[in-house]
Amino acid sequence: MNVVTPPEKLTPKDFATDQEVRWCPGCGDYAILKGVQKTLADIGARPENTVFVSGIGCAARFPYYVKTYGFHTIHGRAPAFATGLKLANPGLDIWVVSGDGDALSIGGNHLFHLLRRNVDLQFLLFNNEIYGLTKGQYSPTSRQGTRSPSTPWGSLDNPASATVFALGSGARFVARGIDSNQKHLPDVLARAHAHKGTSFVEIFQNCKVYNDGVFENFTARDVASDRQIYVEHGKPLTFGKDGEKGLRLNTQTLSLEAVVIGENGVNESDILVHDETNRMIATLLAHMEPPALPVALGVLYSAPGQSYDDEVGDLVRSHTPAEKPDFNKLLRAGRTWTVD
Ligand SMILES: Cc1ncc(C[n+]2csc(CCOP(=O)(O)OP(=O)(O)O)c2C)c(N)n1
Ligand code: SF4
Repeated sequence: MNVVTPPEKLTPKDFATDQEVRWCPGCGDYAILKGVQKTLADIGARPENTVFVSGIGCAARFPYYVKTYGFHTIHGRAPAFATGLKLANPGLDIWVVSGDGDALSIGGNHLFHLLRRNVDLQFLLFNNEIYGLTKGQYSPTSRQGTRSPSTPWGSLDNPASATVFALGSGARFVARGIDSNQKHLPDVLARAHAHKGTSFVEIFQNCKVYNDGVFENFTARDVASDRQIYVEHGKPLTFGKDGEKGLRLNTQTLSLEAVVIGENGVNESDILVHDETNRMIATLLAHMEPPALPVALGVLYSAPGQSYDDEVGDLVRSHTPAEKPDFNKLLRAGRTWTVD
């Protein structure tokens, strides 16, 4: 009789490597690494079946520090590597790690196609609103007026919202977390992992050296409860120290407004209930910015659909080897010219 030994339960420490971590002291990347290692243990990930893929940047050093397989690839191209990996070996559990420059500047086009295709993997975008590795140039998410080596007089560009971009690109799972919120981040990451298709997670990450405190306007202890809202499917969208504030949908302007329950005739039934399957609600939530509205955190959108890797598999299986297209024939099809 064959005795099947269940795999041993791994702890977050089992996902740590012996590599010297090269991030600056105090960098938010450490907290995210801790949150990811905890998540891997929580979800029962198997190192031999898990791959971390990254592009270039400080965030992109991530694969060295997780004891799984890993690829440190080229700038902005992690989505292409990860897509190829998933198609070649659909059984792999793939996590992509990228910075805001890597994902939205040089890699914006690749991220767009990854999201619209819905390849089954987790995409973590560490947003520190700056290029960390190359010493602090402004990035697509930097706020207007950001002073950096490449914008000494302040940047003019309108910043892009990573989360709005993901929704607009057709992502079917969109969530947000904060590096320092260790209670919340592993839950969001576990939800991302459980989702079939591309799970996009934006993580606000403090760059201690080149953009320190940029998220303080909503993460500082004295303002956090009024400027953050943790959304939960099926629950009213309330926030504030005692949950006394809420979001109401203004049906005339199709916009969200922050209200206080019990004031100006507002009662609990006026508060919008979160429906994570509703892309419109997710888009309204993703657009919110302090001080007028709180920053939305948690799972903003989750509406599973068929993943690209499954579709590719089905397509290949539905054709016989004899039907295999002939690439040589394609190259020689139609009009051809001979160049002397
Ligand atoms: C083709 C190419 N162009 C430019 C660079 C230089 N470069 C390296 S990392 C980087 C941006 C990093 O910023 P981000 O993706 O936000 O990550 P962070 O370092 O902040 O984690 C740039 C422009 C490069 N390595 N390769
Ligand atoms: S430069 Fe910024 S993002 Fe890069 S390791 Fe240092 S603190 Fe972290």
